Amino acid sequence: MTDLRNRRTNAARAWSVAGAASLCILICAALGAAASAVTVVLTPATVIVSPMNTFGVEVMLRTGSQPVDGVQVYLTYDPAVLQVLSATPDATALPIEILPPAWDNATGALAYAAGILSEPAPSGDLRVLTIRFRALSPHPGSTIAFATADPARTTKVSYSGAILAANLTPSVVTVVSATPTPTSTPPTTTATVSGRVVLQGRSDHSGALVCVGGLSTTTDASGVYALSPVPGSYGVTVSLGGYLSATCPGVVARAGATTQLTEVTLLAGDVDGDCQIGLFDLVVLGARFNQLPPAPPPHLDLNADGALNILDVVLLAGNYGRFCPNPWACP
Ligand SMILES: [Ca+2]
Ligand SMILES: [Ca+2]
Repeated sequence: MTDLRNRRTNAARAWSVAGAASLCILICAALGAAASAVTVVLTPATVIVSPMNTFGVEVMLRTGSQPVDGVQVYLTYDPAVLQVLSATPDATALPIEILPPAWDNATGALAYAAGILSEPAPSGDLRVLTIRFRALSPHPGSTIAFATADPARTTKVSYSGAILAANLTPSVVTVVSATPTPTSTPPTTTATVSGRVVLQGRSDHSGALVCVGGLSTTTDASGVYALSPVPGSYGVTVSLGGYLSATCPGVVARAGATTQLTEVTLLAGDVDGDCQIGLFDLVVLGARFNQLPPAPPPHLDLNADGALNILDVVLLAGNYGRFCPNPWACP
């Protein structure tokens, strides 16, 4: 309490000094003619902050080419929402403190005045004061405003005895509730479809093409595949040159789940790719019978042993008359 009283007394004393100082500036200024408009701006214009966090607001003069030699700043703020921690003058442009920074967190008021006695007087964008605030309690929009209650204690800018027309731009502070961020699990956007393909007559089952919902992959050596389409209902197709292709319609891929399809064995012998195993396949294979490595194309070398021989013919003959779709006991 003693500290608070001292602060209030100091603030009141400072404001009194400020009043006298500003009176000097302003009476003198009243004798002069108004010059170009300048802007006194609090920047940033908007602040979003959480309770108990601190932030800085600068008091800036934007004068363009208009020189200035004095400024007095009187601000108000809601002391239930904000508290001033410090106010630091920038003496670069206006080095003489006419009124050192003074504030009162009980009433929510701050004052400061500064000037320069020598020429050239500064112009342009001039920082006057940096104020450090602490946010106290949530508020949708609390304004750090230029005081208007007492005409002797309003914000003014002067040059050579004249008060300059000044636009005053306040700052609005939104103090947001410090609500914890909910730890929500993002919705699953993919599903998984997996299974195994056996290539008849082979021990290496790699290379079969599997297509699901616009995605595709090939099987590994053990014939296993997995794809992750967006959830939905799809037809799954499996194919490889030299084999009948298989289709599993109506496969439901559920978000975050794996749909395991039954194993499918592709039948060998459709070497001309017309979706049936017949005489033409036998003719094509026969035309290159006994061809040795590395010449046999993969779709003719049905058992993938590097040669076209009786073993491939036997495979084909065993499936003679079969056609697409390749049998697949699946949903
Ligand atoms: Ca064929
Ligand atoms: Ca072969």
